[in-house]
Amino acid sequence: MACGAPAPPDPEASRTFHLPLIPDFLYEARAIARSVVDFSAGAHVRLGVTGLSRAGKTVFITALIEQLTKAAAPALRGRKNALPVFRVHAEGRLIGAALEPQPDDDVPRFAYEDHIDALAGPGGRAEARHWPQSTRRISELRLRLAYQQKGGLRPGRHFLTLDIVDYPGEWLLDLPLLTKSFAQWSKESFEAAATAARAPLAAQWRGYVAQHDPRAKFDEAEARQAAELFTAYLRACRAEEYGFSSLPPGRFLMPGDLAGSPALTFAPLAVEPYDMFAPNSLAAMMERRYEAYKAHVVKPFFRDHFSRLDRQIVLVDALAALNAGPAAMRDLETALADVLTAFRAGRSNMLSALFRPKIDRILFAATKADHLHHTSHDRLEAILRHLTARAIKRVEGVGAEVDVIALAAVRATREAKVDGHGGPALEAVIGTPIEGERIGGEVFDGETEAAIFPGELPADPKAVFRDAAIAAASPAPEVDYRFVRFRPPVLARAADGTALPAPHIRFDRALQFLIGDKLT
Ligand SMILES: Nc1nc2c(ncn2[C@@H]2O[C@H](COP(=O)(O)OP(=O)(O)OP(=O)(O)O)[C@@H](O)[C@H]2O)c(=O)[nH]1
Ligand SMILES: [Mg+2]
Repeated sequence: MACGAPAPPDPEASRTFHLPLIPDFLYEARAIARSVVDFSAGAHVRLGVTGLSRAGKTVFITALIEQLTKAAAPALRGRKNALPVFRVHAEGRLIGAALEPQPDDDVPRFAYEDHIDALAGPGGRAEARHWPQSTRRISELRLRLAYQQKGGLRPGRHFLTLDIVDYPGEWLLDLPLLTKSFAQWSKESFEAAATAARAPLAAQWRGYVAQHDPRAKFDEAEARQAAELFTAYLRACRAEEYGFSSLPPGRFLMPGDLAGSPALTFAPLAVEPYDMFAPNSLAAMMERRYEAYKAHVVKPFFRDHFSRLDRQIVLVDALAALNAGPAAMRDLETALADVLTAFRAGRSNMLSALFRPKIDRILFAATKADHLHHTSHDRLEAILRHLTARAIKRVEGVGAEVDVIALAAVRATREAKVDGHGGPALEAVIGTPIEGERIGGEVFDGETEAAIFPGELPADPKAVFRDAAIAAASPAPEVDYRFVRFRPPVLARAADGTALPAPHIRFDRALQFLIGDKLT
């Protein structure tokens, strides 16, 4: 869409957008300076931890810090079997790991102490243990690992500085907007909202838009209402029973510090590319805010944070999507493919002037594998491999190594065989379901342990993408599973009272892939 004339300066807009815009040449200079500092500090890895909301980012990072800082603690020595695949630890070469002040003063610190306090139980009261609060914005933490080199080639201590950056995966979905005009984005948003699954959820927003002429004079209250209805539609899509994930703009669902800001007060309109609008029209103002969102919110994130990452783990709550059904699985697949566009973009197209990702390892991890019996862990991994196949294709050729894993950063269950009532014994998981969780008519009280048969994942990963109607026509293998959320486990303690890191599933494999090669 092109406007009839340049929009006049808007005093409100200039008051609103305080975020700094750094010219590209300055950015280059700053990036070089950072690299020099990093180089002089010894080996350094900047690890991005991302995933859509509730994927398990906070729990993963908390467990990572807990595992590494306690791995070499004197009271816990001899626990070499705790992380058997993480070689530096299994070979007894990890000397220690300690938190250090983070490098960026303008990024919030990852609240590790609060999160571990929640998991262990505030004040050491195990009965009050709970999962950490949901987090809404970027945060980081620095960890310094001391280790011995393999084979004693260079005796003495060596160091690896590990910066861990937690950021919402929703923000990566914004990247495609940088190359889209307001009219293009509007058109795509309307097309998505017209699909059978989404149309009922979008009805109110579309009804409102239909009554408002894009050429009409701009009115702030109307703009706000359109943005609110559009956001409500995006939220409805994300509600658990639908589980849809692929919904830019990411900040509408995950606003971080921008909640309530006019930077987010825009919505798609029924406009066509090359339409002309008066500067004070609704369409011109919406377009202007859309462009401001790109320039002041999306670009700085990619330039100042994303481009500095060396390694990336993308956490995926595949079980929640499985629970929500095939439409949610397909939507998650699209979201992951969109997310991965960001890893390729800076290397191959016009966005390369803005940022150049240097990520050389990407790990996709299906979280919360402890909800399943171990006989299904490989199947969960196979489903994630299938789910990410399209995404992984997108990063082929960019020089990044990609792997897929099913893990539990914190294992809240143990396994047992339960009576099959005449049939073969059932492979169950035992844990304490969160208060209010239910299976059939049974409602759990949050205190009592229960043995739950979660069902087996299908051997053929494609089965979980099939619609019920199609599945009925050509019966697929049994696709029947049932997950409840469990409370975190009660942490065991060493002889001196130190809480041990929580048990995990395949967490050591993830560590080995993400940083093991830097610790040889
Ligand atoms: N059983 C089990 N549950 C987990 C695990 N990791 C996460 N969860 C569950 O998933 C929820 C979300 O985990 P978080 O780590 O807070 O997820 P997040 O990605 O940081 O979520 P936001 O901050 O809301 O984006 C937790 O409250 C737990 O209920 C795990 O390893 N095992
Ligand atoms: Mg979080």
